[in-house]
Amino acid sequence: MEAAQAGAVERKQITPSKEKKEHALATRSGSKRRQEAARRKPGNSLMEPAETLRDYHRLMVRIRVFEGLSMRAFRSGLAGGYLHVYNGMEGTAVGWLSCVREGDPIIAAYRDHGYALILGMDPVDVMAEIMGRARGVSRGKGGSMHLYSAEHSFYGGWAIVGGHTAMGVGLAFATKYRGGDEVTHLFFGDGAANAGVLYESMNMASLWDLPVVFILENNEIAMGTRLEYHAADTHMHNRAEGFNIEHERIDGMNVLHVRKDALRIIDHVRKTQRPYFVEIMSFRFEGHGAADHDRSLYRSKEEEKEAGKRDPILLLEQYMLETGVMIEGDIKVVWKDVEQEMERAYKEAADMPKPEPHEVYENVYTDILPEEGH
Ligand SMILES: Cc1ncc(C[n+]2csc(CCOP(=O)(O)OP(=O)(O)O)c2C)c(N)n1
Ligand SMILES: [Mg+2]
Repeated sequence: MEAAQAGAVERKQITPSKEKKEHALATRSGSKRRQEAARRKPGNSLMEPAETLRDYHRLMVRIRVFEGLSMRAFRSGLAGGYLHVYNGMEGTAVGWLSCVREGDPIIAAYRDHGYALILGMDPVDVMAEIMGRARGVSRGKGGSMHLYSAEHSFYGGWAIVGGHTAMGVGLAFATKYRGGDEVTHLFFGDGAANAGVLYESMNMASLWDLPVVFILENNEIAMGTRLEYHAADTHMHNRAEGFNIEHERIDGMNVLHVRKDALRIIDHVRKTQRPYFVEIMSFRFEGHGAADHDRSLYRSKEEEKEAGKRDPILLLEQYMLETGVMIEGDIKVVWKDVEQEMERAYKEAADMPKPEPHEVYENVYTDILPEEGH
């Protein structure tokens, strides 16, 4: 696919040589020498400490495992409404959010479980929300698509495609109005990038010099419509040109690349107090939502297999093996640990009570009394 090729930003794939793999297996986990070697590796242009690489890995694994369980919740009838998983896109959120500063507002669309976990929201509370439990992050009234935590500067979780882009610009306006230096991180998809509201939002952001990064997560598909069928110019970041907003396309499958680009872009926005538009290329491994059972309607098995080679978790694992940051056994332990952690969260959430019926009228912006009807 032409768009996919365009999306594969010219960067070297990380494929460890046999020799390096053997070296990785021969070294012990946690040694100072090994960590230093990892820092000096040319691919690790950020010189990330080994501990940090392990943290990114665990975070991505936590999302992947959590998503498997959220699908289970939906399919076994424990989660109502609808549900969309983030598999394949973990490199984007982990790489980007590792660079945000505490207090920076973050807002996203409905494929939102990953951001919540990265920002430190308790997986039990997130799963409880997905299952409509009273202890859920939105008190069980939002569900999968409406996670929210002002405490973590996470302003949702929104289901109307494109609609929240205006709210993201509103968050950046609030920062400017109050005289702060926070940067708003506004995530949306390639489908949302066709909504008119985004263009009104970009115009205002540029006109008023608002510190917001428009983060287009281009997974090259909107439900079942492929990028080349819905975008006149598949390099969607070019659209920011008309609003006098700086823009670029980056690779979203390698968490370290995302982080490197994010650090540079966020720093630039904080300094210039001007908006920026970044298009991050990724791939959605699963269907659109939990009820999408036939991906063959819009893409082939071969295409999925190819994309699997760029799996952000796999790429980081290969890199860590190559540099000796982890050995195979360490990786297995992480997956096992995380699986146990998330299974516990799932069970805990499933055992929780649902909200009381009268709570349905709380936090609703209307003065209509339900008992009087309308
Ligand atoms: C205004 C509006 N129109 C249509 C829909 C139905 N809808 C839900 S998701 C979606 C596709 C969005 O795709 P994209 O922005 O690429 O996000 P992704 O699912 O890839 O994360 C559509 C059309 C909606 N929720 N809101
Ligand atoms: Mg999309």
